[in-house]
Amino acid sequence: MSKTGMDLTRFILEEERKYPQATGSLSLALNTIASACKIIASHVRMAGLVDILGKAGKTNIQGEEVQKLDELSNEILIEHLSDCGEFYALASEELDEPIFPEKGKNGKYVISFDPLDGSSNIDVNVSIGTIFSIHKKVDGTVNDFLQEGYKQIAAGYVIYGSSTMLVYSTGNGVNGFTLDPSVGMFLLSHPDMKLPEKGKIYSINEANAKKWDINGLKEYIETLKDEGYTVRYIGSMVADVHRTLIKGGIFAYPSDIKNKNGKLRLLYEASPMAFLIEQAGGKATDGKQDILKIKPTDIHQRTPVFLGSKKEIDQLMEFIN
Ligand code: P6P
Repeated sequence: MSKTGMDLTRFILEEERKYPQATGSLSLALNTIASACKIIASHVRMAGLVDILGKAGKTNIQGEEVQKLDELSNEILIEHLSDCGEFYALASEELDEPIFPEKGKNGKYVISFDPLDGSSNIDVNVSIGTIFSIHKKVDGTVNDFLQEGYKQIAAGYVIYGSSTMLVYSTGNGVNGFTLDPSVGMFLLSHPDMKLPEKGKIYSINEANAKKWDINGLKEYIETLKDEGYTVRYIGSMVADVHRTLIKGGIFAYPSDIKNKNGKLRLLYEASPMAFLIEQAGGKATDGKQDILKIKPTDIHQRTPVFLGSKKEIDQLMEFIN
Protein backbone atom coordinates (compact mmCIF):
# COMPACT_ATOMS: atom_id res chain seq x y z
CA MET A 1 0.00 0.00 0.00
CA SER A 2 1.45 3.38 -0.97
CA LYS A 3 2.17 5.83 1.83
CA THR A 4 -0.92 7.87 0.93
CA GLY A 5 -3.12 4.77 1.34
CA MET A 6 -6.12 4.12 -0.88
CA ASP A 7 -7.22 7.26 -2.72
CA LEU A 8 -10.69 7.99 -4.11
CA THR A 9 -9.72 7.77 -7.79
CA ARG A 10 -8.24 4.29 -7.33
CA PHE A 11 -11.13 3.18 -5.09
CA ILE A 12 -13.69 4.21 -7.73
CA LEU A 13 -11.78 2.39 -10.47
CA GLU A 14 -11.42 -0.76 -8.37
CA GLU A 15 -15.15 -0.66 -7.64
CA GLU A 16 -15.82 -0.28 -11.37
CA ARG A 17 -13.73 -3.39 -12.12
CA LYS A 18 -16.17 -5.47 -10.04
CA TYR A 19 -18.80 -4.90 -12.75
CA PRO A 20 -17.64 -6.25 -16.15
CA GLN A 21 -20.49 -4.44 -17.88
CA ALA A 22 -19.45 -1.09 -16.40
CA THR A 23 -18.61 1.53 -19.03
CA GLY A 24 -16.80 3.97 -16.74
CA SER A 25 -19.62 6.53 -16.87
CA LEU A 26 -20.38 6.37 -13.16
CA SER A 27 -16.66 6.48 -12.34
CA LEU A 28 -16.25 9.67 -14.34
CA ALA A 29 -19.41 11.10 -12.79
CA LEU A 30 -18.17 10.47 -9.24
CA ASN A 31 -14.67 11.76 -9.93
CA THR A 32 -16.19 14.90 -11.45
CA ILE A 33 -18.22 15.54 -8.31
CA ALA A 34 -15.08 15.06 -6.19
CA SER A 35 -13.09 17.51 -8.33
CA ALA A 36 -15.81 20.17 -8.19
CA CYS A 37 -16.08 19.79 -4.41
CA LYS A 38 -12.31 20.18 -3.97
CA ILE A 39 -12.63 23.56 -5.68
CA ILE A 40 -15.63 24.47 -3.50
CA ALA A 41 -13.61 23.43 -0.44
CA SER A 42 -10.83 25.85 -1.39
CA HIS A 43 -13.35 28.70 -1.64
CA VAL A 44 -15.04 27.73 1.64
CA ARG A 45 -11.64 27.77 3.39
CA MET A 46 -10.94 31.26 2.01
CA ALA A 47 -14.46 32.65 2.61
CA GLY A 48 -13.45 34.62 5.67
CA LEU A 49 -10.46 36.17 3.91
CA VAL A 50 -12.01 37.47 0.73
CA ASP A 51 -15.10 39.54 0.39
CA ILE A 52 -17.44 36.74 -0.66
CA LEU A 53 -19.26 36.61 2.65
CA GLY A 54 -22.56 38.30 3.08
CA LYS A 55 -25.68 38.26 1.03
CA ALA A 56 -25.60 38.23 -2.76
CA GLY A 57 -28.81 40.24 -2.60
CA LYS A 58 -30.91 37.68 -4.49
CA THR A 59 -33.33 35.07 -3.17
CA ASN A 60 -33.64 31.46 -4.41
CA ILE A 61 -36.76 29.34 -4.97
CA GLN A 62 -36.82 28.68 -1.24
CA GLY A 63 -37.26 32.41 -0.63
CA GLU A 64 -33.93 32.42 1.19
CA GLU A 65 -31.18 35.02 0.74
CA VAL A 66 -28.53 33.53 -1.55
CA GLN A 67 -25.07 33.79 -0.05
CA LYS A 68 -22.33 34.46 -2.57
CA LEU A 69 -20.65 31.16 -1.62
CA ASP A 70 -23.91 29.39 -2.43
CA GLU A 71 -23.94 30.90 -5.90
CA LEU A 72 -20.29 30.16 -6.50
CA SER A 73 -20.68 26.53 -5.37
CA ASN A 74 -23.71 26.13 -7.61
CA GLU A 75 -21.84 27.57 -10.58
CA ILE A 76 -18.80 25.32 -9.97
CA LEU A 77 -20.95 22.19 -9.81
CA ILE A 78 -23.00 23.15 -12.89
CA GLU A 79 -19.84 23.82 -14.88
CA HIS A 80 -18.15 20.52 -13.96
CA LEU A 81 -21.25 18.33 -14.12
CA SER A 82 -22.22 19.83 -17.50
CA ASP A 83 -18.73 19.47 -18.93
CA CYS A 84 -18.18 15.79 -18.00
CA GLY A 85 -21.01 14.72 -20.35
CA GLU A 86 -22.33 11.97 -18.03
CA PHE A 87 -25.41 13.86 -16.82
CA TYR A 88 -28.44 14.32 -19.07
CA ALA A 89 -29.97 16.79 -16.59
CA LEU A 90 -29.08 18.65 -13.40
CA ALA A 91 -31.47 19.78 -10.64
CA SER A 92 -30.14 22.15 -7.99
CA GLU A 93 -31.63 23.65 -4.84
CA GLU A 94 -30.56 26.97 -6.33
CA LEU A 95 -32.37 26.48 -9.67
CA ASP A 96 -36.14 26.76 -10.15
CA GLU A 97 -36.02 24.22 -13.04
CA PRO A 98 -33.58 21.48 -14.14
CA ILE A 99 -30.98 22.26 -16.80
CA PHE A 100 -29.99 19.99 -19.70
CA PRO A 101 -26.26 20.36 -20.51
CA GLU A 102 -25.34 20.47 -24.20
CA LYS A 103 -22.62 17.87 -23.62
CA GLY A 104 -24.98 15.61 -21.67
CA LYS A 105 -27.27 14.63 -24.56
CA ASN A 106 -26.04 11.01 -24.32
CA GLY A 107 -25.69 11.08 -20.55
CA LYS A 108 -27.07 8.02 -18.72
CA TYR A 109 -27.69 9.81 -15.42
CA VAL A 110 -29.48 12.74 -13.82
CA ILE A 111 -28.23 14.40 -10.65
CA SER A 112 -29.98 16.42 -7.94
CA PHE A 113 -27.82 18.43 -5.58
CA ASP A 114 -27.76 21.00 -2.84
CA PRO A 115 -24.56 22.88 -3.66
CA LEU A 116 -23.98 24.29 -0.20
CA ASP A 117 -26.40 23.07 2.44
CA GLY A 118 -26.43 24.86 5.78
CA SER A 119 -25.46 28.10 4.07
CA SER A 120 -26.95 30.19 6.88
CA ASN A 121 -23.95 28.96 8.90
CA ILE A 122 -21.31 30.17 6.44
CA ASP A 123 -20.56 33.44 8.21
CA VAL A 124 -20.27 31.81 11.65
CA ASN A 125 -17.77 29.22 10.45
CA VAL A 126 -19.95 26.19 11.16
CA SER A 127 -19.56 23.06 8.98
CA ILE A 128 -21.56 23.15 5.75
CA GLY A 129 -21.82 20.69 2.91
CA THR A 130 -22.68 19.61 -0.62
CA ILE A 131 -25.26 16.82 -1.01
CA PHE A 132 -25.85 14.85 -4.22
CA SER A 133 -28.16 12.15 -5.54
CA ILE A 134 -27.76 10.28 -8.84
CA HIS A 135 -30.54 8.43 -10.68
CA LYS A 136 -30.56 6.70 -14.06
CA LYS A 137 -32.13 8.71 -16.87
CA VAL A 138 -35.50 7.12 -17.76
CA ASP A 139 -37.32 9.12 -20.44
CA GLY A 140 -35.52 12.47 -20.61
CA THR A 141 -38.31 14.35 -18.83
CA VAL A 142 -38.69 15.68 -15.32
CA ASN A 143 -39.83 12.13 -14.40
CA ASP A 144 -36.14 11.21 -14.32
CA PHE A 145 -35.93 13.24 -11.09
CA LEU A 146 -39.23 11.97 -9.67
CA GLN A 147 -37.97 8.46 -8.91
CA GLU A 148 -38.06 6.85 -5.48
CA GLY A 149 -34.92 7.09 -3.39
CA TYR A 150 -34.33 3.33 -3.37
CA LYS A 151 -33.62 3.64 -7.11
CA GLN A 152 -30.64 5.92 -6.56
CA ILE A 153 -27.50 4.80 -8.39
CA ALA A 154 -25.31 6.77 -5.99
CA ALA A 155 -25.67 9.34 -3.22
CA GLY A 156 -23.29 11.21 -1.01
CA TYR A 157 -22.14 14.42 0.59
CA VAL A 158 -19.02 16.47 1.10
CA ILE A 159 -18.71 18.10 4.52
CA TYR A 160 -16.56 21.21 4.75
CA GLY A 161 -15.66 20.96 8.42
CA SER A 162 -12.50 20.66 10.51
CA SER A 163 -11.48 18.52 7.55
CA THR A 164 -13.11 18.10 4.16
CA MET A 165 -14.68 14.66 3.79
CA LEU A 166 -16.48 12.94 0.95
CA VAL A 167 -18.92 10.22 2.09
CA TYR A 168 -20.78 8.25 -0.58
CA SER A 169 -22.42 4.98 -1.54
CA THR A 170 -23.28 3.27 -4.82
CA GLY A 171 -25.41 0.69 -3.00
CA ASN A 172 -22.58 -1.47 -1.66
CA GLY A 173 -22.00 0.14 1.73
CA VAL A 174 -20.71 3.57 2.68
CA ASN A 175 -17.12 4.81 2.52
CA GLY A 176 -15.60 8.06 3.77
CA PHE A 177 -12.63 9.87 2.24
CA THR A 178 -10.71 12.73 3.86
CA LEU A 179 -9.11 15.40 1.70
CA ASP A 180 -5.34 15.71 2.14
CA PRO A 181 -4.88 19.32 0.99
CA SER A 182 -1.11 18.86 0.74
CA VAL A 183 -1.57 16.49 -2.21
CA GLY A 184 -5.14 17.42 -3.21
CA MET A 185 -6.35 13.82 -2.86
CA PHE A 186 -9.32 12.30 -1.08
CA LEU A 187 -7.87 9.40 0.97
CA LEU A 188 -9.92 6.48 2.31
CA SER A 189 -10.19 7.28 6.03
CA HIS A 190 -13.53 5.66 6.97
CA PRO A 191 -13.94 2.33 5.14
CA ASP A 192 -17.32 0.53 5.31
CA MET A 193 -19.05 3.00 7.68
CA LYS A 194 -21.73 1.50 9.93
CA LEU A 195 -24.06 3.23 12.39
CA PRO A 196 -24.02 1.87 15.95
CA GLU A 197 -27.23 -0.12 16.62
CA LYS A 198 -28.03 2.48 19.32
CA GLY A 199 -26.63 5.93 20.11
CA LYS A 200 -26.72 8.39 23.00
CA ILE A 201 -27.50 11.59 21.05
CA TYR A 202 -30.73 13.09 19.72
CA SER A 203 -30.60 15.96 17.23
CA ILE A 204 -33.69 18.11 16.71
CA ASN A 205 -34.55 21.82 16.89
CA GLU A 206 -36.54 21.80 20.13
CA ALA A 207 -37.36 25.50 19.65
CA ASN A 208 -40.08 24.21 17.29
CA ALA A 209 -41.57 21.80 19.89
CA LYS A 210 -44.71 23.90 20.43
CA LYS A 211 -45.40 23.72 16.68
CA TRP A 212 -44.82 19.98 16.19
CA ASP A 213 -47.99 18.34 14.87
CA ILE A 214 -47.00 14.71 15.44
CA ASN A 215 -48.71 13.00 18.42
CA GLY A 216 -46.22 11.23 20.66
CA LEU A 217 -43.12 13.08 19.43
CA LYS A 218 -42.71 15.22 22.56
CA GLU A 219 -43.17 12.14 24.77
CA TYR A 220 -40.53 10.31 22.70
CA ILE A 221 -37.99 13.11 23.15
CA GLU A 222 -38.70 13.24 26.92
CA THR A 223 -38.15 9.48 27.10
CA LEU A 224 -34.74 9.84 25.42
CA LYS A 225 -33.86 12.47 28.01
CA ASP A 226 -34.95 10.10 30.80
CA GLU A 227 -32.72 7.43 29.22
CA GLY A 228 -29.73 9.77 29.56
CA TYR A 229 -29.37 10.97 25.94
CA THR A 230 -27.67 14.27 25.22
CA VAL A 231 -28.73 16.75 22.53
CA ARG A 232 -26.53 17.96 19.70
CA TYR A 233 -28.07 20.23 17.04
CA ILE A 234 -25.81 22.14 14.64
CA GLY A 235 -28.51 23.38 12.26
CA SER A 236 -26.54 22.18 9.25
CA MET A 237 -28.02 18.93 7.96
CA VAL A 238 -24.77 17.57 6.56
CA ALA A 239 -23.00 18.09 9.91
CA ASP A 240 -25.87 16.66 11.97
CA VAL A 241 -26.23 13.62 9.71
CA HIS A 242 -22.45 13.05 9.55
CA ARG A 243 -22.30 12.95 13.34
CA THR A 244 -25.29 10.60 13.44
CA LEU A 245 -23.66 8.31 10.85
CA ILE A 246 -20.54 8.05 13.01
CA LYS A 247 -21.96 8.11 16.55
CA GLY A 248 -25.50 6.83 16.05
CA GLY A 249 -28.65 8.21 17.67
CA ILE A 250 -31.35 10.12 15.81
CA PHE A 251 -31.55 13.27 13.67
CA ALA A 252 -35.00 14.69 13.04
CA TYR A 253 -36.66 17.57 11.25
CA PRO A 254 -40.39 16.92 11.78
CA SER A 255 -43.39 18.59 10.19
CA ASP A 256 -45.21 21.23 12.25
CA ILE A 257 -48.41 23.28 12.14
CA LYS A 258 -46.68 25.85 9.90
CA ASN A 259 -44.66 23.46 7.69
CA LYS A 260 -46.98 20.53 6.96
CA ASN A 261 -44.17 18.72 5.09
CA GLY A 262 -41.32 19.86 7.29
CA LYS A 263 -38.43 21.98 5.97
CA LEU A 264 -35.97 19.59 4.35
CA ARG A 265 -36.07 18.82 0.64
CA LEU A 266 -36.73 15.24 -0.48
CA LEU A 267 -34.69 15.01 -3.68
CA TYR A 268 -31.38 16.55 -2.62
CA GLU A 269 -31.40 16.39 1.18
CA ALA A 270 -33.59 13.65 2.68
CA SER A 271 -33.36 10.99 -0.03
CA PRO A 272 -29.54 10.89 -0.45
CA MET A 273 -29.04 11.00 3.32
CA ALA A 274 -31.61 8.23 3.80
CA PHE A 275 -29.77 6.14 1.20
CA LEU A 276 -26.48 6.53 3.08
CA ILE A 277 -28.01 5.88 6.51
CA GLU A 278 -29.75 2.70 5.30
CA GLN A 279 -26.59 1.52 3.51
CA ALA A 280 -24.77 2.01 6.84
CA GLY A 281 -27.33 -0.14 8.72
CA GLY A 282 -29.65 2.59 10.01
CA LYS A 283 -33.21 3.63 9.17
CA ALA A 284 -34.86 6.72 7.66
CA THR A 285 -38.57 7.54 7.73
CA ASP A 286 -40.93 10.46 7.22
CA GLY A 287 -42.85 9.23 10.27
CA LYS A 288 -45.15 7.06 8.21
CA GLN A 289 -43.03 5.31 5.53
CA ASP A 290 -39.40 4.78 4.56
CA ILE A 291 -38.09 7.95 2.94
CA LEU A 292 -36.59 5.82 0.16
CA LYS A 293 -40.08 4.60 -0.81
CA ILE A 294 -41.58 8.09 -1.26
CA LYS A 295 -42.57 8.76 -4.89
CA PRO A 296 -41.68 12.42 -5.52
CA THR A 297 -44.17 14.67 -7.33
CA ASP A 298 -42.10 17.86 -7.41
CA ILE A 299 -38.33 18.36 -7.56
CA HIS A 300 -38.37 20.82 -4.65
CA GLN A 301 -40.87 19.06 -2.43
CA ARG A 302 -40.23 18.87 1.30
CA THR A 303 -40.57 15.91 3.67
CA PRO A 304 -40.38 15.31 7.41
CA VAL A 305 -37.15 13.47 8.27
CA PHE A 306 -36.33 11.02 11.06
CA LEU A 307 -33.09 9.09 10.51
CA GLY A 308 -30.47 7.27 12.54
CA SER A 309 -29.82 4.07 14.48
CA LYS A 310 -32.34 1.23 14.32
CA LYS A 311 -33.11 1.35 18.06
CA GLU A 312 -34.03 5.03 18.08
CA ILE A 313 -36.11 4.88 14.91
CA ASP A 314 -37.99 1.72 15.98
CA GLN A 315 -38.68 3.32 19.38
CA LEU A 316 -39.87 6.55 17.68
CA MET A 317 -42.33 4.63 15.50
CA GLU A 318 -43.85 3.03 18.61
CA PHE A 319 -44.50 6.50 20.05
CA ILE A 320 -45.88 8.26 16.97
CA ASN A 321 -47.96 5.53 15.35
P1 P6P B 1 -33.56 25.18 11.41
C1 P6P B 1 -29.99 24.65 6.75
O1 P6P B 1 -30.59 25.88 6.43
C2 P6P B 1 -31.05 23.57 6.64
O2 P6P B 1 -31.62 23.54 5.36
C3 P6P B 1 -30.44 22.22 6.99
O3 P6P B 1 -29.11 22.12 6.64
C4 P6P B 1 -30.64 22.14 8.48
O4 P6P B 1 -30.77 20.81 8.95
C5 P6P B 1 -31.95 22.92 8.69
O5 P6P B 1 -32.07 23.82 7.60
C6 P6P B 1 -31.92 23.71 9.98
O6 P6P B 1 -33.18 24.36 10.08
O7 P6P B 1 -35.01 25.56 11.20
O8 P6P B 1 -33.39 24.24 12.59
O9 P6P B 1 -32.60 26.35 11.47
